[in-house]
Amino acid sequence: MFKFLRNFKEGLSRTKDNLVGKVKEAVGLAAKVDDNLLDTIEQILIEGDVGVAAATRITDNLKEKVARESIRDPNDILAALKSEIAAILKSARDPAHLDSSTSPEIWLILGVNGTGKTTSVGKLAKFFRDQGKKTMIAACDTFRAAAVDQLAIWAERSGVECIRAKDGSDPAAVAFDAASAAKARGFDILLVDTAGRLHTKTHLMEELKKIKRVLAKVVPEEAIKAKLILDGTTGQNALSQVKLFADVVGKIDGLMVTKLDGTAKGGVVIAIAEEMSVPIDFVGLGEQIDDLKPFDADTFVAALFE
Ligand SMILES: Nc1nc2c(ncn2[C@@H]2O[C@H](COP(=O)(O)OP(=O)(O)OP(=O)(O)O)[C@@H](O)[C@H]2O)c(=O)[nH]1
Ligand SMILES: [Mg+2]
Repeated sequence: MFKFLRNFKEGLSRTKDNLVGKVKEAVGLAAKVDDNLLDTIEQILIEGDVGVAAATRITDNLKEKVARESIRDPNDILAALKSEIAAILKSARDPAHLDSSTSPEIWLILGVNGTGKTTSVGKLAKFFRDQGKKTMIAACDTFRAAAVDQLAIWAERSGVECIRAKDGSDPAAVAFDAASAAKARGFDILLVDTAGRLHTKTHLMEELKKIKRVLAKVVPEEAIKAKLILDGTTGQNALSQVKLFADVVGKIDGLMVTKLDGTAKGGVVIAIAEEMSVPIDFVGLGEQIDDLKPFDADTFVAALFE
């Protein structure tokens, strides 16, 4: 457990400096708790990619609390801020839970180009295998040359089976084959890697719909989970992608925010939790195979504040 927190701490260190570090500085300089200090904190949150909605709500709640509990010591603001952020991030569900009644569960991994889909599939494969789940991956990015090989390397590293087709073949056909094999052979989870795509590329978006349709011929629709991979370094830009992809596949069931280790913009996780009704399942905290971690609100907040 301690190691889990350490991973979050290391991965989030730049975000910590950018958010909590700056708030601490402001608190240290403040002679008293007043609107001035709280407005400064709001500004820091907005600049730290927490988003206007969450930043406003947090500071409004802080102002209320200051008045209600007559908070005078600027240092007490930090604890209050921590619990406000924790309240936004709070999620009671287990992001790694698989519904065994609909085995195999199929995770359709989506996202714009370069967000970390293939890497995350590789890491998830290892994660689920470590959990004792029969795990298979399908290389359905037949669009980009070398994408299938990239995934095959991850499959080898994770020690899981990878269903692949030749470059240029139909991704929906690969998805169908993989789903059929996973079902016939009693797998728990099938992770489907897809090509990166922008919402403006209509034919690629149609292709996604087709993959989903084809999968639904093999397993019940509830067993297909659309998981959107967001690049944490893009900050607020990541948010609009949730709606764009939901419009295509009907519903996004979970999010993964990658590359938080390389960025000071990790406040975007708070913005997502505030503004999106989609849960964050995993976060990417580095490039190694064990660096994709189930999202845990308490650990995330502890890493930022402790
Ligand atoms: N530091 C860091 N790098 C990451 C993380 N996740 C992915 N990356 C890197 O991001 C780059 C792109 O990752 P890919 O997995 O190939 O991204 P993709 O979404 O599959 O890309 P396309 O298939 O081209 O759309 C690679 O260099 C990864 O190592 C992370 O959590 N932290
Ligand atoms: Mg890829």
